[in-house]
Amino acid sequence: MLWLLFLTLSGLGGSVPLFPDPGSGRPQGGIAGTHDAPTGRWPWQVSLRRYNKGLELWQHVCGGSLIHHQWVLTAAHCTQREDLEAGGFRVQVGRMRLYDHDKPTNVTQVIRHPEFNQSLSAEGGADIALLKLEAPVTLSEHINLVTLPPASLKVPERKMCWVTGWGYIRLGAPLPPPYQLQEVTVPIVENRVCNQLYQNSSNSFGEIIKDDMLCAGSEGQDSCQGDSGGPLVCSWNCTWVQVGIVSWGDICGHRDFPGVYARVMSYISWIRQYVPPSPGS
Ligand code: 4AZ
Repeated sequence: MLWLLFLTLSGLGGSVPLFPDPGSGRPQGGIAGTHDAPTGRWPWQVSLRRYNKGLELWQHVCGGSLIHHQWVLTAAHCTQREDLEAGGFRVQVGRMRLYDHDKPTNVTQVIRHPEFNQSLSAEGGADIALLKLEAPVTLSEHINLVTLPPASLKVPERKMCWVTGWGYIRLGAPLPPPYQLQEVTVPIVENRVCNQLYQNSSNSFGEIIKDDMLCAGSEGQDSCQGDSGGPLVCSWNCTWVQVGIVSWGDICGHRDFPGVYARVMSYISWIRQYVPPSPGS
């Protein structure tokens, strides 16, 4: 955990930090291949915030997605610090630019998956959490829900899907002001292939890519630090369906290390214990 890594950027009338790293402490780098997202294309994207006392700012730490008027889906490792319960978080919905007319909503409940292992973090799997918002959000052109997949959904290898976030855009390069939401298209990589790639570069013979994970990415097309918790969506019959949650990976944008996501299909029944289906989804 690189909790001490605070990067300071200039802009917004002074020196504004983007985010501390909630990630795994693996080396990061490579080109994430992103570009500015058009307004209103990803209206379920949210920014998860923590209060930074020194900076007197609700600082971006992770992404997330609106799956219900009052519930956000994110990664468990984004909520990992034990001293941080619901009161320690806020969620900004409906914005393309971080810190632009900020009005983050309070979080009243944080539900981490019980199988998430704090010591193994994202790499242990079950990297999924739910955040309950203090009040339901009003849907609009800029705020909408993403569709959850059926548990049985199979995502075909090489299907091109999309990932969005305010994370790093290049080796050692946090997103610069005005912190516009980024999007990148990534091909789905089969678990067996992805596991082989990761095993080739490690001393581990055990399974690295677990069944509840999903891989996506290619050279220069990837999510990165600061995107964690955000959605990986694929389109079926003109509907965007969230199949993954940004979770972990080695060197961002590297050919041999696709990004690793929590597989949403594995957790549909767990999500439904807390979040009722929304009308029309
Ligand atoms: C992170 O540290 C992180 N390339 C997010 C995504 C990926 C790697 C690391 C995938 O938050």
